Amino acid sequence: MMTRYMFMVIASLLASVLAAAAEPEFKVYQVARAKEGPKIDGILEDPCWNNIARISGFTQVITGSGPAKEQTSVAMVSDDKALYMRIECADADVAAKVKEHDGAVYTDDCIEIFIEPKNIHKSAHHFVVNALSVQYEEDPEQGKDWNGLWETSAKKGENGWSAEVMIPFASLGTAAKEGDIWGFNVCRENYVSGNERYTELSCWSDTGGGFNAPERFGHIVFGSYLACLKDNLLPEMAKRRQDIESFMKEHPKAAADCKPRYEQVVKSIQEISDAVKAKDIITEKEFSELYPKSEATLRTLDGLIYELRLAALLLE
Ligand SMILES: [Ca+2]
Ligand SMILES: [Ca+2]
Repeated sequence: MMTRYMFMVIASLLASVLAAAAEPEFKVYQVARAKEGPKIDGILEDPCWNNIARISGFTQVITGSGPAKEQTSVAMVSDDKALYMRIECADADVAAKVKEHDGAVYTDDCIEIFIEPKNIHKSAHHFVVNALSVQYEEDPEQGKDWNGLWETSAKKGENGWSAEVMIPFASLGTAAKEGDIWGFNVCRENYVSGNERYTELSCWSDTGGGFNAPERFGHIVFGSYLACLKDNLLPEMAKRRQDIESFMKEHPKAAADCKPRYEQVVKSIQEISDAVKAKDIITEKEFSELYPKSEATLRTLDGLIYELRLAALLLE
């Protein structure tokens, strides 16, 4: 007979398996700085694209699972003004017909780009370009009535289609600086011919369903991973620590309950800080471990300050 203990063990194993399946793999891409951005002409040979890492390995969603049959490759660089993308879509049957700006370009062979500068996994600017270079763009407030300026040039080639894209920081309302981390995803709608024509939906960071899923986006980092942790996340944690500590000092009654958990968080901040300070370079693999930890720590700090304020209201 299954004991209560066995049941608990199985239940917790099951929960951890389900949790692992639900979380997408952490995806991050380092945007290199270009001396000079590319000319947006659809010819992918500007010097800025030399030796730049490419995102690939798109995963199918909704229409299937596992790697997309026709793959996509994306490289990015930035300068003071904009984020630039170089996109190549392997495609045996390029199908696009929508010619109207803000029309249903997402029903054509197209690329969908999601950018969330605040990186709070809530809502994103959304840019779509089809294989005819027709654009659709929307923002969280105005939907498709938002017409932020961006440039695209798409071209049909022998093995598919390609595009160059420039998204000016002015259109996003914020410029990226060294060490910034933004929520980001790039997805693709692709009509594939076979016995029967069907659509293949795929994306870089696995959304597990519809594309507009900010909580499952990947990330882009401007500059080095080290700068992102050292100059951005650690100071952010220090700032929140300061807020919490001064609040606890002023409200000792409210602090009593939160203190043990706060001390736990301080320990994990120290661990992150030690790991960062010991390095001259942070690799993608190290960042992929340290960033989710840092983000979780920031969330815990936010939760604690909220709890402290609430407790102060109730107790004092
Ligand atoms: Ca629009
Ligand atoms: Ca196609």
